[in-house]
Amino acid sequence: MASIDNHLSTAELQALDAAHHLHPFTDSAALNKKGARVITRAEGVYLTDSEGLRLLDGMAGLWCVNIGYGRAELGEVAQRQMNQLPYYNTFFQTSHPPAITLAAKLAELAPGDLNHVFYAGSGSEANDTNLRMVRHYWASQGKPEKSIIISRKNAYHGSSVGSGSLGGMTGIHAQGGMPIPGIVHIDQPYWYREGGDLSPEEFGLERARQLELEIERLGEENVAAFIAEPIQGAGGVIIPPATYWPEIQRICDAHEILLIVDEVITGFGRTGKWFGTEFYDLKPDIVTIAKGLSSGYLPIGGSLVSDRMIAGLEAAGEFAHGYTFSGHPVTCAVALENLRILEDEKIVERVETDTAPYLQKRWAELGDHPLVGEARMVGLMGALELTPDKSARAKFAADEGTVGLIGRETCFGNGLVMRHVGDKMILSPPLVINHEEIDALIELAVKSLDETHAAAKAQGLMVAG
Ligand code: PXG
Repeated sequence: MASIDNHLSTAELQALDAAHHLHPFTDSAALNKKGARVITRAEGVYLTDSEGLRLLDGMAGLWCVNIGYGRAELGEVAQRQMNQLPYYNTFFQTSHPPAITLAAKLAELAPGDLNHVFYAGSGSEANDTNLRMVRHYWASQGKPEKSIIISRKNAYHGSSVGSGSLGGMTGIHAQGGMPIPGIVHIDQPYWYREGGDLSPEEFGLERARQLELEIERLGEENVAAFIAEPIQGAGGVIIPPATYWPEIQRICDAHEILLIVDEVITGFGRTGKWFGTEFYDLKPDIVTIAKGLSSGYLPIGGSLVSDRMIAGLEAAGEFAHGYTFSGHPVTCAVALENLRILEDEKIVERVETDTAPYLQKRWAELGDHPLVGEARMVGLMGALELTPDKSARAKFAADEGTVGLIGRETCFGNGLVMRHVGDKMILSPPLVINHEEIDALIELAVKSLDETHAAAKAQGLMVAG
């Protein structure tokens, strides 16, 4: 077998990949006919594939490589920790320095009274923890019937049985007997597509008040929590109108509903604040974290939990829950080093005051493109709504995602990773992207939009439906 550096040819790798490797959220038969793109190395904001092609990574891996690729410090810390203590568990009344130090650091960075962390291996696992923890909390308060969790359609909270049920993705719910009982989904605050004639402000209030109506319908005494992403990521970078979050917070407070804010994407600088919770001035009881916590260098997730909840939970004795890799020493050490880099290099502050304003200005220019109905962005996460008719916020007559897929493939062909969600193009670059790289990104995006537009016209797809 060839080594990692001197790897097999692309064709050989693709053949083995097709024969043995099952990809997430992938039609294997379709992929195997074509062969996967094989990424072999990365540096800064650039990826290199097995053919030596450079790609500007406009997705930060999968919304996670916040500090960019190639930071040797993380590898060095991992090596040191592996040599010293590669693994020990945090069950049975044991602990270790990396898990402890990271917990203290997270308590320092997290807003409000989120002073406790329960570790998981991923965002999905963390949301599974949350599902059980909020119910356990209410049971500890003598209210076991307060167990229903309200979420939103088109939310993404993971793809395990629990987290996939919390999410509101119809594609996930259609497979494997989901969602599980006890979870209901209200409408999302997606003004561009669902706002009709309402102003964004009116629409934001209307969608937030659905939460109150749902609580009244179910009975406040039966509802445990509301879970939501500050900005829906996988759903298509859906930025709620300014009226939405204050009203949600008011409703949760008024009805004694716990607020779980899923910051797997928005955490650790994506919005220009350390947490989206600060961006929207929220007071959550639990915050879900993963992805940017380690910049994706190693898998780790967790639940940040408030003092108030911990007081209740501690009175209830053992929480019968935990993962072999809860607080894994190497991942915790690497996450700590990632947080050190984010802090020491003032990366989050730079996003807020410099690179996000700059990218947002350049991104807004794409709104003038004939194929783009809206160009929106908060911090360094954005979307372009592709449309056959800008004035009418029109949908394409063709199946949803037909033009978006052309867009994604065109971007890839031009050396830019931008992913599509239906007919939206999504951007979430590493937080270390600089002005020159932003200019290069916009140039590639314009070229790709022009080519996508031309292809859509040639295929008769510029028709509203
Ligand atoms: N919550 C949110 C808000 C997420 O974005 C998860 C939870 C689950 O995390 P794990 O670590 O279990 O994957 C996520 C993950 C996409 C895409 O296509 C997004 C995610 C995962 C996979 C694909 O945009 N987000």
